[in-house]
Amino acid sequence: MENIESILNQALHEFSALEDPVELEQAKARYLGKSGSVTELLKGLGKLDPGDRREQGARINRVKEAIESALSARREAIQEAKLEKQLAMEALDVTLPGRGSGMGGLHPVTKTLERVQSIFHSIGFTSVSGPEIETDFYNFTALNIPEDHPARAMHDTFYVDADHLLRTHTSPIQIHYMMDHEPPVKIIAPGRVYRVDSDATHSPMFHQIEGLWVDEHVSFTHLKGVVSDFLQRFFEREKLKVRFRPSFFPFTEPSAEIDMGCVFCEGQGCRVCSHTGWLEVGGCGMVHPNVLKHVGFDTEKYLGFAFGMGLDRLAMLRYGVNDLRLFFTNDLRFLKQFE
Ligand code: 2U9
Repeated sequence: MENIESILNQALHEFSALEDPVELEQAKARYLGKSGSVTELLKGLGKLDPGDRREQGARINRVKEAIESALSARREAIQEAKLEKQLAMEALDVTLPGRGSGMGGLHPVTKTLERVQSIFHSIGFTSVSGPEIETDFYNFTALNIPEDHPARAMHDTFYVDADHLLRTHTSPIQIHYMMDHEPPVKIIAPGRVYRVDSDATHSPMFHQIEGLWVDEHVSFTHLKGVVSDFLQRFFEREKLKVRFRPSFFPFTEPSAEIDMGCVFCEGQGCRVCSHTGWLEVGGCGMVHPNVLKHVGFDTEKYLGFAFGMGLDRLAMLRYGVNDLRLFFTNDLRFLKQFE
């Protein structure tokens, strides 16, 4: 019984050194558990003289209460220390400067479109746009593409339903425009077009720009001049060679493919131009009279020329990009180079 106060001192000393809640509960058991030292003392009370029993019992209970309150104070302290540590670890310095959101940039195809438009606007062409979902009439019939023409086959065209399709070229924009306006017509029609096709040089969605000039005395010579001047200015080469190779399109007659001297090897022959010295950049021709008739223009009075180029192809040639898919996968490592 004499050591009861020293048990309390020992317990207080022991508890204050513990940091771990499990170890604290184990220490508690050594004092207050089934065979803990305080419990043993309480069990021994029965052996004492009835005179001493009351006083000793009160002493032991005071010690027991002191141990219990020391335990709960320590539990709280350990819990609080744990919380403090966690808060310190998760601390945020809200006074640090931000990382910044970074500036976006224009897509290379958008930059190319802006460059192409500014050249054509400078020589009097106006930009026109139109719907990407079209009817058979605007995409094919009005452009003199007959019912059985291979371009109409499911193979090339994305059909939305029996009467609607995703435009396969930007030409329907110009059909709409001519139906709403009288000549002279001097427009460029840029936009997205869709075809069932996908590899390094073909994407199911790509961008075209077409030009159309309809007036009383428009000739193939004007067409050659406008296209050659455009290419020389776009590629910033005064002496750029341009040639017109006979071809066929249902909507133009006569028709030609447009080739320009290879800008990578200056016509010497390289991998990009398949060692020909020439790069194909588009097609053109005099608007077929049937197309002018479909929009109600007087074919005795008016003539027109039209041309078409792939905007993505122009962007690839200007920036030296060899895979069309890079333009459409939104990889920031690629796009950041054009900021
Ligand atoms: C109207 C009448 C005629 C536009 C033309 C081409 C030839 C042509 C291709 C170039 C590369 C498409 O993107 S591409 O694959 N285009 O070869 N386009 S003549 O002729 C028209 C347009 C509108 C009313």
